[in-house]
Amino acid sequence: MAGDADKLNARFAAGDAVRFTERPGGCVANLRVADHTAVVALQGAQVLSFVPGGLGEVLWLSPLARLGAGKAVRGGIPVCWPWFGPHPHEASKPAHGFVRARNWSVTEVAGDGDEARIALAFEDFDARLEALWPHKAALQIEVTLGETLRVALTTRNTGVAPFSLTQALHTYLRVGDIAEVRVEGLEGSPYIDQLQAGRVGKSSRPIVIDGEVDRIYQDTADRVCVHDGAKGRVIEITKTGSRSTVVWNPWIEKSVRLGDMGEDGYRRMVCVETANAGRDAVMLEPGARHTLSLAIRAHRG
Ligand code: TA6
Repeated sequence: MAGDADKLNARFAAGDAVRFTERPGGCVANLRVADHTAVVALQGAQVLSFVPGGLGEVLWLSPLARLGAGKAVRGGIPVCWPWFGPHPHEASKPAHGFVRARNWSVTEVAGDGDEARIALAFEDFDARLEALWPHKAALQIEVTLGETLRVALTTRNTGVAPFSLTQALHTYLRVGDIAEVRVEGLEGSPYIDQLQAGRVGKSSRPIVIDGEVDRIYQDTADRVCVHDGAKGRVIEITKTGSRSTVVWNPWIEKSVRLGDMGEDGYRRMVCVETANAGRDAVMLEPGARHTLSLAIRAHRG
């Protein structure tokens, strides 16, 4: 709401490391350390931008993206929780869960010469959500900016019954031209092909994208490298607490159906998502916690 930024700046005075500003539709945290910057929206605790010094914007954000409670923002790093993709039993429930379309609360801000950090909690578990998801949990996101961007999503089961969780940090990477992209690190991992009714595939070669791709790689290693040939850089994603990696590009027809990818947006992005999906669901016992985390860094190459 209007004035949130002023109140947050007064409450969490972290100098230039973290400054809150208003954007149309919502409040964002601007993180800065040395010549690295990042932007985190309070809506969905969603990272919208990560610019490591001298390497350009690493995340893709639709030119049509607008903040506004109730609607997911296309791009950055959406938080998909407590389910990934369509709801497993009820198609009427929102795809990728419900926390990405709601505001989170800032709980901590910190900054020193090397890193800037913000922590947010999702506390909006009200009666309406009970109907969507009949469990109790505490949810926290920590975003840490340095030369590397780190994002950690921690779920704690605060109820009295276990629950199963699928989730993702649904990272949209920005690339110069999809035709010059190669994704390495998933060779040999089996994948569920979402475009072939869940048929399982496998490849011994790096991924190149020349059409719609929507694959859930399972039992994946913890490091993927995206070669962004057009920009002469490599974007490396490492992860913890995640057994699935999703690779997605909507290509032309799906981009038209989605309606918010912008002009030839599909050529400028590829999603490499840090996830637990399909058979990699996490069962969380009462009192237990689970952290899903990623680290993104870019270098010339
Ligand atoms: O992660 C890939 C995917 O599940 C695709 O199937 C596509 O639906 C994409 O997520 C985007 O989903 P959204 O609900 O954000 O439009």
